[in-house]
Amino acid sequence: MVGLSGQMKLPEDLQTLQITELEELAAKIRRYMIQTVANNGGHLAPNLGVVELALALHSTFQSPRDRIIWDVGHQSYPHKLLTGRWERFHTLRRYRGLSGFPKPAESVHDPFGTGHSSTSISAALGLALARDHCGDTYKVIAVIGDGALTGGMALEALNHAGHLQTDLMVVLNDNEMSIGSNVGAMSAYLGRIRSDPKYFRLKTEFEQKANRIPLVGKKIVDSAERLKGGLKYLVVPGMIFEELGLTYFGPIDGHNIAALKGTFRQASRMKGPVLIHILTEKGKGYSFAEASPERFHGIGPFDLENGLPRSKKTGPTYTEVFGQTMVRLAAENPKIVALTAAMTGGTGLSRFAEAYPQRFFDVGIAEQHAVGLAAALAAGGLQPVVAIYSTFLQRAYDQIVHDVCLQKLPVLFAVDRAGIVGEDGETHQGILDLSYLRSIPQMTLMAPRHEDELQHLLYTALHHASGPAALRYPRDKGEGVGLSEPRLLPWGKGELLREGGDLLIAAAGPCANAALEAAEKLSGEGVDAAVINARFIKPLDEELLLEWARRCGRVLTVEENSITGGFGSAVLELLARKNLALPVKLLGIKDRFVEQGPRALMLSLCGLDPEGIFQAALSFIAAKMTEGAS
Ligand SMILES: Cc1ncc(C[n+]2csc(CCOP(=O)(O)OP(=O)(O)O)c2C)c(N)n1
Repeated sequence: MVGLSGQMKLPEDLQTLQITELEELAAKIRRYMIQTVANNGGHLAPNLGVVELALALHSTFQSPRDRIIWDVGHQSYPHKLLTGRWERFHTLRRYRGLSGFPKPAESVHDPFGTGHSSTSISAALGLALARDHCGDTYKVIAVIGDGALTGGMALEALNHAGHLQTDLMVVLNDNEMSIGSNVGAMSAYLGRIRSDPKYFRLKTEFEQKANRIPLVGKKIVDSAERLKGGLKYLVVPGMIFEELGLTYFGPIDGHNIAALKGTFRQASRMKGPVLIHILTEKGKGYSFAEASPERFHGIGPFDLENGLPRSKKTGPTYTEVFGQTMVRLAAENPKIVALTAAMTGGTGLSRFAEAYPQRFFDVGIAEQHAVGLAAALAAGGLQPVVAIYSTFLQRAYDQIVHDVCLQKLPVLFAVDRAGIVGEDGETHQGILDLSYLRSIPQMTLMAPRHEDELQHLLYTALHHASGPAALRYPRDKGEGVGLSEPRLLPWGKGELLREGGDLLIAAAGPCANAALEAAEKLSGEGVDAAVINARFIKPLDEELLLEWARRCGRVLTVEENSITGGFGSAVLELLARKNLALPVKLLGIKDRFVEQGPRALMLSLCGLDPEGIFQAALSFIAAKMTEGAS
């Protein structure tokens, strides 16, 4: 562990440090972060880019009295190190360790939880309004990246902040990147400011020169300021923000602590909302991250010496198989187009983007727009596949309902990271999609139990294409079953994996494999369990489920989703509709958020591994026998 010098008390003592001392601390923070992420995995490149920013903020403002909100929060490591979490930092992202994101439950210096993108300005505005209402005077600062600024919520909040004119500081951390390259007109606009500092010089020079003209100089500056559509547009950087009602400062070198502190002091004397545009380098200070900021955006444990991943590759992930199959199917079907919301690599679509650039749309961090756009692409006769992580698709719920399902448009949702995601924790767990999608009329819901079935279901869904459908799969390597030619599977039909007469275990997705393992173990205890792989969560294969439910007389359902409203609920609804009064037990995520930790560990803690299913089945049967006896 990299030690903290002497008895330094953070963040308070930062106020007393000279710039050179702050710079020394910056180097120390970088070393500690690189070491820790090499061991634990995490978001390295974004954090390396904001070390000076965090130091400048904490040595200028007084957290926790002043409130700093980090958008997404994946770049909050230096902030954590500066706010009392230095000693525990080596536990980052571990089970029961420090979160990789800001969390009010973890520290008073995290005034608002983040994890999903583009929320910080709304949160900062809300805190600022609450402050005003309570007659307080603390500062509220939102730090938002140029990627997160592509999200609609951030733009909505800017619009509102400009309207309200309450005191608020937005620091725009512009590193020219989202996870990969950034998209959109806003990004191009920031690029123009960045690459053409003469805009800024022109404005300053003009003001200085005009102000020197006796008597009329100030008037000239004032009237030039009022000249909308005229000179001001040409010479003022950040005009867009000024027009929205925010005072713009910048662009400023985000690695120059003195310049940052000077600007923060100046900006905090202003009335109303201000936006400070800073330029940083993603990955700064670690050569491998500087060279490949996208790979080091979020990374598993790696070797410090060469920056290479520590884990050896073992077969394709579900995501990779999805990506490969998309490339393959698109070759045969020219109507297939693919969409992502700033997650080209994460969703496995990089090869598709290269192979079919005209049929690929990265919309930026804009899930709502992605779904609305996909709906219209479908209305125009195409077959859009929208690949979005389960947790981020929550953003687009109304678009799924209103734009896609109500119009019964053939949009296919590739719901990646469905289920437990591991170290990213609560904000990223994909444990609600079965519940939120199942309740929407017209929607078909599928979950493959292995990577080969994923190919078949993708092929089947695109072939069927008579309305909205979703295919959910986990963040995991495949089951190692090998890949066959994609083929049609019967629509709405499940698969009987094992016959049995004592208990039906019906499972959705890869849980079916764990269920099968549990069933083998149960046979050693004299329990003969049938196992069904549901494949379709909606519509359910009623015939198959009812037949085996009747034969077995009791049903255990298993899913990597919230029990509330998920697959088990669907089975219960079916049994109720058919007046079949059988004992049913639902295994899944209880009504709670699931904390961070390795995926395998969290699955076992949730009772969703083979042992958990085995134990649940045994106690279910024992309880049934006791009830029956009494
Ligand atoms: C709603 C939502 N969609 C997608 C993501 C995944 N994501 C995390 S960070 C990130 C890029 C953020 O880029 P930027 O704000 O520029 O920050 P940087 O990493 O470049 O510092 C994305 C797309 C997310 N956290 N939330």
